[in-house]
Amino acid sequence: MKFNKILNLCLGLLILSTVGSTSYSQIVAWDHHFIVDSQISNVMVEATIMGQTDQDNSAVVGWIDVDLPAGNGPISMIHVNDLAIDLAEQIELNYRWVFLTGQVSSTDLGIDMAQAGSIGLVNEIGQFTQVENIFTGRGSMAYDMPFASGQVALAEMDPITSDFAGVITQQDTVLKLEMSIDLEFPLILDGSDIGTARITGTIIAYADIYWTRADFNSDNSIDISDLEIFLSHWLTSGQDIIADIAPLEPDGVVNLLDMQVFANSWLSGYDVSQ
Ligand SMILES: [Ca+2]
Ligand SMILES: [Ca+2]
Repeated sequence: MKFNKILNLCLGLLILSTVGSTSYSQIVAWDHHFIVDSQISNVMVEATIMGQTDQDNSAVVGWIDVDLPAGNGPISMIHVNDLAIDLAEQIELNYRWVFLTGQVSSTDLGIDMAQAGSIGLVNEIGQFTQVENIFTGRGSMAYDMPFASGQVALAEMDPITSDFAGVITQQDTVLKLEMSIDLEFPLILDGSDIGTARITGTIIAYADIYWTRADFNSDNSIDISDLEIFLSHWLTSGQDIIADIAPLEPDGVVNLLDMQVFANSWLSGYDVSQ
């Protein structure tokens, strides 16, 4: 490697890490892609139709994209910016009005975030609230009622504005996100309000903390050994380069974008002896 190449890189690292250690770290946020743990995440679907209520639950699968500030220390703020949650099972609801019966069954039900709410502040035990989120539904509900039968596509229903509460915690290099959702929407059939449907539940998802991407030698800290590896790949291009750590979907080149992630990861780590 040429001397001026190293000089440029070191200069860049110096600038970025200096900036990163001050107010910059309050602004820079990294996108974390959380995967829902379907073993322990589930929702309850409850629908009240003409005074009768039934409910059914389902495991959920999906992902949640979350911005967290760069840098070490406790997580002080959070922004859940997108999610897609799918019900893994069919929902079956049964109704009886004296001698009349009705059934509702779901196909491919899901929830998407159409618009993320405001940035939430995280307290010392990881709790936060994110308000004014807009959610849309996916999939369809087939109904067979004494008065009508047919199918409703959730995508055609009005979006729902809802707040949610969550808890974000870190164990070593793994982040755990626990989100409670409570979505209620009116059931409207041919312009008539026939009841309400509500989806409640707790979703638990996991992601690696962003700086693990810069831990090239997998020793749980970002230090001079990782810098040496980063330097050896500086300005190279190709597939599967270990130092190609930005953006989240690698772009096949190790440049300033990757350096920014590396610099913000610099000296991050956790003590395995703890
Ligand atoms: Ca390392
Ligand atoms: Ca890159």
